[in-house]
Amino acid sequence: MNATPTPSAVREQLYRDMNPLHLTPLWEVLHALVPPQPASPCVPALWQYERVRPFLMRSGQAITAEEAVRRVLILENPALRGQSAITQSLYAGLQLILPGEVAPSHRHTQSALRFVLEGKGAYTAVDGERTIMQPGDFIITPSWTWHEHGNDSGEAVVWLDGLDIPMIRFFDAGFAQTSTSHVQSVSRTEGTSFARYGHNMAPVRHDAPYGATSPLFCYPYERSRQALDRLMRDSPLDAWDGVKLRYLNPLSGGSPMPTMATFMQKLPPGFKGQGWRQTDGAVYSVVEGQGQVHIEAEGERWFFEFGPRDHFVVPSWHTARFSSERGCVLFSFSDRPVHQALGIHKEERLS
Ligand code: GTQ
Repeated sequence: MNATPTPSAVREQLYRDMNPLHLTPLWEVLHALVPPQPASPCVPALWQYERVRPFLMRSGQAITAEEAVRRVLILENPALRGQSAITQSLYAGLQLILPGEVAPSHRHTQSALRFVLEGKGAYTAVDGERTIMQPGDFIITPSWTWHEHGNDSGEAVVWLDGLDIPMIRFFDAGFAQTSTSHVQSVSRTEGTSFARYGHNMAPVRHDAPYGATSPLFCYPYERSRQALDRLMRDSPLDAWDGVKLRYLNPLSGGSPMPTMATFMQKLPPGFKGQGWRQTDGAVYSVVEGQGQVHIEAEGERWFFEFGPRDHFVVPSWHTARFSSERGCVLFSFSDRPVHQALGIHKEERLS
């Protein structure tokens, strides 16, 4: 006589029998699919510039910018190796362009930001307008605009690339084209977009030329730095962020790109910040000064000491707090506009 099969044997048999039909039981995965709070697979990580730079320079000897198309070392989240991602939705890399080189013209649906780390005199050309890059400048390449990078100066130039590559991959919405000409012809003089949109004014008959993306290609460091210095002198300090400003699309008041928000903040000497966490994982680029970040999540802790041109990532829903003995300036970017568009952005500030 056959014994009645146990419930678990009944289930195992069910799973095996329906597997060829590509069916799988929700109840085995429900808690992981709909977790009580964000459980990012990403981990916090720090890339010290002095340790990364020699490899960047070696890559300058290993391949030309032209052959590489973009000579970039990707900052891969240690928990997402092989995915070209620093968070689940964002890509970051350090791009090197040597004197005389050109990274040829192409366009893609992915949006890009550049944050200049080292060297000056390289340019990025977007849609017929060149922008000379200086350290600390924040530069954008709107989705589907032709862009190339060149370096007519005598020094190596390095910048941080931030792109929404993993997000666009998730949506299977990536298109790209290579231009037939390496370098696009210049159709506007340098500074045109800044004159049109960079002074709290806009042409009377403007039509947002890049849709939801800012028409300003370059947000110069000098301006951002002046604003932070001034606010640091005579405005109340935020206990979590010091003085922190977000970059704007001047036509909409929203983020410069629909998928990525960018920020610059200053922490004064002696700053000991309070902890916070938010659903948008963020990538930081240290502009000036020194500081520390303490990060924790689910009982695990990380502690990074950072200096100029170091990069670090604070994943979603990890609690972070900053401190700085000597003061510092930090640039950062995240996928916050997408969280906000979906109505799922959440932030907690601990006191
Ligand atoms: O400069 O166009 O780091 O297309 C990755 C993909 C830079 C760029 C990257 C890109 C670019």
